Amino acid sequence: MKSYIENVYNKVVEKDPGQEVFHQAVEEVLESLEPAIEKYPKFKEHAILERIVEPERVILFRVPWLNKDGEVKVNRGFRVQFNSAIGPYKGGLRFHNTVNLGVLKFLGFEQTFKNGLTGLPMGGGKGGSDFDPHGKTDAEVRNFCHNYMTELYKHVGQFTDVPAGDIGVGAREIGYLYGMYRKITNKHGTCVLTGKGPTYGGSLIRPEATGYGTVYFVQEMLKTKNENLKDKKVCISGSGNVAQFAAEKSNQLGAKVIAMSDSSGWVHDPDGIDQEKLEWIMELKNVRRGRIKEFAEEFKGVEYHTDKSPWYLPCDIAMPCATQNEVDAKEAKALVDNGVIALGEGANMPLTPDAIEIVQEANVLYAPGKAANAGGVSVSGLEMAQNSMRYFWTREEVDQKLHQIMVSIHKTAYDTAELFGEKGNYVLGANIAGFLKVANAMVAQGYIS
Ligand code: NDP
Ligand code: 2IT
Repeated sequence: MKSYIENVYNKVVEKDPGQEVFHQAVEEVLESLEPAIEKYPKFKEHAILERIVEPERVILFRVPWLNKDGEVKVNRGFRVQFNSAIGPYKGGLRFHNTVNLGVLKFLGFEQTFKNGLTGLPMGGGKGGSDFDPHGKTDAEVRNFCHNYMTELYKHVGQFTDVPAGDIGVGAREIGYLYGMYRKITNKHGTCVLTGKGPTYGGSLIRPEATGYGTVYFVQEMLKTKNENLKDKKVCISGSGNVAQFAAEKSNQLGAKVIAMSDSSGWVHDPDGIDQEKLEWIMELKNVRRGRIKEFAEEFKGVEYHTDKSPWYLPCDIAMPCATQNEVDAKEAKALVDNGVIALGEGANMPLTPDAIEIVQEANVLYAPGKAANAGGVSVSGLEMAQNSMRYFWTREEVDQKLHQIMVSIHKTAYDTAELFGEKGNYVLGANIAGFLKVANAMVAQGYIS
């Protein structure tokens, strides 16, 4: 069995040797699927592994746009439509200068299993561009988003593919993308994007959903050890959408957030980043689009560091909410040595494979991103449901449904791990549970794709 799985993995690497992060994501999933492939021979007979590692479709296009000096610039646009066995492709758009096909294949692959775990009918997809919104004017971002959509609109739609935000794509970008879609298709109200503003079809709680959901998942893991978040010291990386609301929910549950970061450095606030300070950070990041360094300049007793990382700070709970491979083996070792109890991945694949091994061996409660950060796409699914009904739910209703979904994902991952003899291994539990949902649908539908 091992050699069959290794063969599938080796072919992935041979076909696209430059796509290292995609290989990493595939390896992590395939490794943990071994007991499921052994238990259910039908998956091998139907070549499910060989098919599930290959996107159904990849769309690549050029996006010209005008900069503030009137010069024409060109970036690449992508949409990776990974798997639609259980529903329309669904997943975010990332605008960052590190975006390439390998990165988006890794994210689309992860999204396929994540969406399977949510219990909602959503396939997996991911897209974006190597356009970097940092330092761009509003007009430049608007112009880019509009031109990006003049191609993307041909490939998306409520029954086909429904993008949302990710790094570099927030409420502002979704607004511009949606505006252009509406104009060129002359259609309003169809759910072609999620994360829309609340005045034009967006769901309440969607901005909060990924961060809140990550904390709800951590809360469920802590419960298995009769623990909770009260008075726990929390380190968070990033200060964007996911980080902000992971911090907010941590505060609401009585924890103390002592660190946040951006790509230039990190801040340490021994008194805790309470709601008032967090709102200052939200304004800094979402409106003024400034740097986290300014937080340390504004508030007494806060230190700003550009060396090392927040993971060297003693804490009880760690939530990496920035980007892939941001926690390496040394940092994981520091977290373990300093007594971390739980680690919930708000970001997608933030731990390197060595780092995962270290936290798992130390019996840290460790939640992989495809389970812990599934709250974002879950509320996207709820946004689609509300749009279809031409209706909306209150904040309380959506938050309650989000909470239920996170409790259910935790239970599914926990129970599946136990069923396969690996109690407490959320990586194995989440990978197998997400896989079974999608793989069974692929078998049922025949080898059409
Ligand atoms: P944002 O763009 O809102 O924030 C990203 C944050 O991470 C910023 O603080 C950014 O710093 C930092 N960051 C980004 N890239 C790097 C890097 N290479 N090195 C160090 N810091 C970096 O994105 P989100 O909060 O939406 O996304 C964060 C993570 O969560 C991503 O992994 C994303 O895939 C994942 N995710 C997001 C979901 C969502 O609903 N938005 C859902 C599920 C997962 P700076 O400002 O300096 O760039
Ligand atoms: O990684 C993710 O799950 C997201 N960026 C959110 C996807 C979505 O469709 O809401």
